[in-house]
Amino acid sequence: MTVVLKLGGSVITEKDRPETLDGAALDRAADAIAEARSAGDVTDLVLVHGGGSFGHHHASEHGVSTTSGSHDVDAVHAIHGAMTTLDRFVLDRLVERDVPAVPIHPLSTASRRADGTLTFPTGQVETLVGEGFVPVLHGDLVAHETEGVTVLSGDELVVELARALAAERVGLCSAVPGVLDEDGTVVERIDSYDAVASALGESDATDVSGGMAGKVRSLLELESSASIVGLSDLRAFLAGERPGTTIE
Ligand code: IP8
Repeated sequence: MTVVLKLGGSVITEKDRPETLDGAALDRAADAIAEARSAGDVTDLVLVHGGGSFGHHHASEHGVSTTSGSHDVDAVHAIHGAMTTLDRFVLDRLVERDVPAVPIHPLSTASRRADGTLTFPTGQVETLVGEGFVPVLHGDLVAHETEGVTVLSGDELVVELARALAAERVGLCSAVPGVLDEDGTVVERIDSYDAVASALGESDATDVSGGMAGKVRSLLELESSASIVGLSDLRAFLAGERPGTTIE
């Protein structure tokens, strides 16, 4: 069974302080992943992580978003470089725990057409999984026709990977314990956007990076069942339970 799991940037970094890791949170996430693998709860696992105070800080300094790009080579190195720095932390914490984590940097393989269509080859991910590795991808920049480079969010990667690998389960580990209703209570199950639209608030179609509304919209389009969970429920999610919010 293939599981695609994203560790949110707001979970593993301190979002308000530039390039600051939340080492304790990353350790907890890495522990949950390592335990689930050694218990045999997950065999085929693909990980994605977000940008948090690494990618987003530099992207906003350089005015780069998912739709507004840059041709400035310094911007490319600052944003992509910050993401590879964060990725190194993630890989190290996993490998320390005997998780065979292997990096895949989306900037090297992805491209976006002028109309926004994303092309992301996944053959290398599938082969690595088949060979027993845990591929680790991350939100990154993407070569974008007419824009130079734009931000490719980890959420978009999760959707692409879940489809291409026909993942049975998708998890987003977030800074909140699930999708919250107006009273702050976790919504257990979402099967239509309209049912939760008022709780999620307005969000436009470009809300693919960070917003809960954008996440729910794109997860509803997947064949696989998806869960939005907090860090304390990550181990339970990996054990096959359905904590947090299930979207299907
Ligand atoms: O945190 C964004 O990834 P996300 C990556 O998954 C960059 O939206 C480069 C800001």
